[in-house]
Formats: sequence, structure tokens, C-alpha cells
Amino acid sequence: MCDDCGCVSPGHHHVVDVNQSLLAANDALARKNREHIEELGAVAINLISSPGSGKTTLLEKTIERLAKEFRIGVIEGDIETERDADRIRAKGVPVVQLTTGGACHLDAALTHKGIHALEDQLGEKKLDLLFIENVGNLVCPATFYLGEHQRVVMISVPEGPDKPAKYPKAFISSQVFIISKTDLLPYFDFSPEAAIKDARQLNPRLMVMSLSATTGDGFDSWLAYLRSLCQ
Ligand SMILES: Nc1nc2c(ncn2[C@@H]2O[C@H](COP(=O)(O)OP(=O)(O)O)[C@@H](O)[C@H]2O)c(=O)[nH]1
Ligand SMILES: [Mg+2]
Repeated sequence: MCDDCGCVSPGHHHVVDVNQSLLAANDALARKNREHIEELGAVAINLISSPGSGKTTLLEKTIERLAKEFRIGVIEGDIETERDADRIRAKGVPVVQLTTGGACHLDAALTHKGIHALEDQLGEKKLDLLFIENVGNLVCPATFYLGEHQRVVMISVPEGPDKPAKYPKAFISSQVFIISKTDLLPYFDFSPEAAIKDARQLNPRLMVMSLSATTGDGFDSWLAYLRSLCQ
């Protein structure tokens, strides 16, 4: 019987061992990614949220506001399609679409390919900010370090305030928690205080921001945070 959890399955330890070595291999590659990203001159942000909470919209609006100030690059993660990359490309910044073909998260190996593909577009040019939009999911992306400097987790008002408590790992492993779509607060029974309380209980150091990409409300703190990363 397993001393840790009481499980009597004979294969149990093997599964744990394989998972741990997969994650160790991922982390080793992620550390290489980080060196690679730093050679490009960039600070990388891994953006994690459910599908539809507004990741691509946040990036579109951020690029509109900051593209004159900073050199921005984007790696888009999705299961299928180039649609998010097309949206970012329309804003005039270098972007690479990664498609996982089914996996619900990016891993360091796929991100590594993305960094190389981005370098091919950049030539000799450098970057200040590299955004990595993860596959829409609050669960698996939390387990896979990609080599990012900062991890940002986002939930939108329509998703409900219970998500930090239900998906703790994403909040424990992030530096920033964004509540998005605050323009919808009048229409939903969403308590920002409850969401923030749960998130801070999991991770007292979490920086919290509330914003609406639609109205621009709260955007100044987000932009100030990004500027502070580039100093
Ligand atoms: N009301 C409102 N809608 C938003 C906001 N941000 C994004 N959306 C909408 O939410 C939907 C999903 O946005 P998208 O950026 O594609 O989300 P992603 O799947 O997380 O990348 C789109 O219809 C957006 O127009 C916001 O601040 N307020
Ligand atoms: Mg998107």
C-alpha cells in the first residue's frame, strides 16, 4: 500500500514516477527557454485563463497601447486554428501560432519551437515583451513551466468568483491575478471581494488587477505593471 495516500494499485508508484520525470524534463527545457528568451532581450508573460475570458482581447488592447513604447512579440497556444494569431498579426506585431492538436496546455518543448519560429520572423531584431497566450484552460497549464518570467492568471466576471478556490494551482503559481470584463459586473452576481479573498488565501503575494478590455477601465494598472517589468 502507498504510504502517502493509501492507494493499493500496484502501478501507482510507476505512474507517479513517470509523471515526475516528465515534469522534470519539461522544467529543464523551460529553463533553456528562459535563457533563450533573455537572449532575445525579452521578459516573458504566460497568460492563463479559461476559454473566452478575454486573453486575446487583452493582448490586442495592450498592443494598441504599448506597441510604440515596447517591442512586443506573441506566442499563441490553441488546440486548433490560426485564429488568435491572425487577430494579433492584424495589430502588426510578430506572432507565432502553436497548435497542440489536442493537448489542453502548452509545454516547454512546444514553446521552444515557438521561440525559434518567432526568431525567424525577428531576424536580428530584439523584443522587450513576449506574451505567451496559453491554451484556454485553468487546470493543466498551471503544471507546465514554459520558461516565463511572470505568470498571469485571469478570470472573467461571467465565470463566477469561485474559480480561485476551485482551481488553486493556477493561482498559487501566478504572480498576477486579473479579474476581466468588469464592465459586466452590473449584470452578474460576481463578488470581486470574494474572488480576491480566496485567491489571496492561496497566494498572499498575488498582485490583483480588475479591468475591462472593452471600456479600458483598470487598464492603467496593467500597463504600469508591464512597464515596471521592462525597466
Ligand atoms: N464585455 C466584455 N467582453 C469582453 C471583454 N474582453 C473580451 N470580451 C469578449 O469575450 C469574448 C472572448 O474573448 P477572447 O479575447 O477571444 O478570449 P480568449 O478565449 O480568452 O482569448 C469575445 O467575444 C470578446 O469580445 C471585456 O472586457 N468586456
Ligand atoms: Mg484567445
